[in-house]
Amino acid sequence: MITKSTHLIGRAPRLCMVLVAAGFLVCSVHGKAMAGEAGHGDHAAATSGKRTADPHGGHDGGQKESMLTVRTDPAAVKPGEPVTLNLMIHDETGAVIKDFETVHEKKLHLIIVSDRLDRFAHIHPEIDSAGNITGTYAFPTAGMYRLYADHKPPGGKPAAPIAEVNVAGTPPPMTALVPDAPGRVKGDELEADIVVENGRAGGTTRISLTLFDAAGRPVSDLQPYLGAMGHLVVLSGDGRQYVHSHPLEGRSPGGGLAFEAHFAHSGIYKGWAEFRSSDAIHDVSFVVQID
Ligand SMILES: [Cu+2]
Repeated sequence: MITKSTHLIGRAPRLCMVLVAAGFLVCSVHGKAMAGEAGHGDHAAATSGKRTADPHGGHDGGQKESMLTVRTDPAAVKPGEPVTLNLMIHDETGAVIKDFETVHEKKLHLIIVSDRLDRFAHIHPEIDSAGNITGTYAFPTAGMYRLYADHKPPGGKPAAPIAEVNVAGTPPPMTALVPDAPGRVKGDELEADIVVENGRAGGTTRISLTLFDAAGRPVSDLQPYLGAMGHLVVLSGDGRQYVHSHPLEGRSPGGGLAFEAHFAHSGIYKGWAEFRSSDAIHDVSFVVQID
């Protein structure tokens, strides 16, 4: 299945840019934890100058955004069968992006989520000198998936252009997204108490997670994972708005992690937080209403 995201251009990517840029504002107040990681000095420089201005102003000029294309091999994608993803990102002028800044230890973070937001994956494809991006993934279920190519061109703005892949067969039944945060949510092998501060569009929302193991004991052995103590991806219920963030500041006094996000629109969002503890990667997902 060859799918291009051209029909999304002008809608989702524009919003992505706003949200991703907002997410990366975290970097500029996070210098200690991110020190030594290539690219973050630029984030700080690029974002600090906008503090007093509308941080989204740069995206309101009707400018085009980057575009992601994907070709799968084999072309027909079946549930559970690994396929090669051949990806390419074109910039706003149509040129292939060949150089990427390293952000969180990788040049490209590929987030793969089913359109009903019930499946989530985060992989790191290979990139050659011609800008060919290659990864392998087995889509677990039938239905439409979105690929979010979270990247930053050198000297450019962070972006996450979207492409779609259709997986053959009948998708699983749709389940409504029901907000479960703030509150206690169950993840894989652990649970999280989630606190949401200022859950409103147009401002700064802080999402804090305190983690507990399966026995209910606080998780005390968080380890750095991809250059931070945790990562958070948030998508709007329709999958068209994307934010990738990381902890605001190390661990909070309560033993949890705080993330900051800027929501441009009200609505229901789903978040996936990823952590490393006891040398294993864990996910916690939650659904939150932004007013
Ligand atoms: Cu990644």
